[in-house]
Amino acid sequence: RQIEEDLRDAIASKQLVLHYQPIVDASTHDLKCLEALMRWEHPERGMISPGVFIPIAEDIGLIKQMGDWALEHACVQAVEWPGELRVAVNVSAIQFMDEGFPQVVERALRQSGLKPDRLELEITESVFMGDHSQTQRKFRELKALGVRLALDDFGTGYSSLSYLRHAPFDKIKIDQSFVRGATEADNNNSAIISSIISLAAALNMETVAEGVETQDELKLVTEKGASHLQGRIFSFAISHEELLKRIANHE
Ligand code: G
Ligand code: G
Ligand code: MN
Ligand code: NA
Repeated sequence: RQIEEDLRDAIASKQLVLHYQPIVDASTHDLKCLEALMRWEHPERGMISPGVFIPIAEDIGLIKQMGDWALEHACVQAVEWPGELRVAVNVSAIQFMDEGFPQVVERALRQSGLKPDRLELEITESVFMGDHSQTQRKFRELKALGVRLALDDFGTGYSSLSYLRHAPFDKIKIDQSFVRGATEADNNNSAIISSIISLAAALNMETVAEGVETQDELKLVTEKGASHLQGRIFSFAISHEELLKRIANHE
C-alpha cells in the first residue's frame, strides 16, 4: 500500500514531528510534564494522527525505528526546557520488548545530556504479555538508569493487579475513557477512578487523570484526589515552537 511505502521514508524525509501536551499539578495547575505525541506531516495528505499510523508502523516492523526516533528527539528537545519540567514519551510494547531497549534509552540520555529523572516512559499493560523475566530485567535496568515509569491507559488492557506488585511504576495514568462521562449519573466510572487513585496512593504512585475536557470532569477528578491532570481543558498538544513561546512568556 502507498501509505506503508510513504511511512518507510517519513523519518528520513523529516516528516515526523513531536507535539507536546501539558500535564499539570492537580492542586496548583502548574505545568509539570509534557507528553510527546507523534504527528506525521504527510506531503500530500496533511497531518496524520498516530492513532492511524502507529498501528501500521507496528504491522510493518517500523515501530522500533520510529519509537527510538521519538525517544531521542524528545530528549534533545526537553534539554532546552526549564529544569523542573519532565518529558513523557510513549513506548510501544513491541519497542519495549526489543532486547536492547534499555540501551536505547541510555543512549538517548547520554547523547542529549538530559537528566534521567526528567524522562518518563509511558508503558501500557500489553508489555506484560511478553516474557516475564525479560520484562523484569528491563524494568530493573531502566530504574537503574534513573528514569521514571508510568503505566499508560490503565484499566483498558488485560489489567491484572498482580503486575503492580512487581513493577516499579512511579505513576499510573487513568485512561480517559473513565474520565469521560464520569460525571454522568448511573455509571461506575467515578467509583473506578476512586479505586485507581487509592490503589496508587497505597503503592506510593502518582496518578494522572487523562482527557479532562469539562469543568464537571475537572471538579470530579480534583475531588477524587488525582495528583496530576491532563486534557483539553488545560491544553491540547502543541508544537515545540509554541511550547517554547509559552515557556518564555511565563518566565
Ligand atoms: O495524539 P493522539 O491522541 O492522536 O494519539 C493517539 C495514540 O497514539 C495515543 O494512544 C498515543 O499514546 C499514541 N502515540 C502518540 N505518539 C506516540 C509515540 O511516539 N509512540 C507510540 N508508541 N505511541 C504514540
Ligand atoms: O494513549 P495515550 O494516553 O498516549 O493517548 C493520549 C491521547 O489522548 C493523545 O492522542 C491526545 O491527543 C488525547 N487527548 C489528550 N487530552 C484529551 C482530551 O481532553 N480529550 C480527548 N478526547 N483526547 C485527549
Ligand atoms: Mn500516553
Ligand atoms: Na493513555
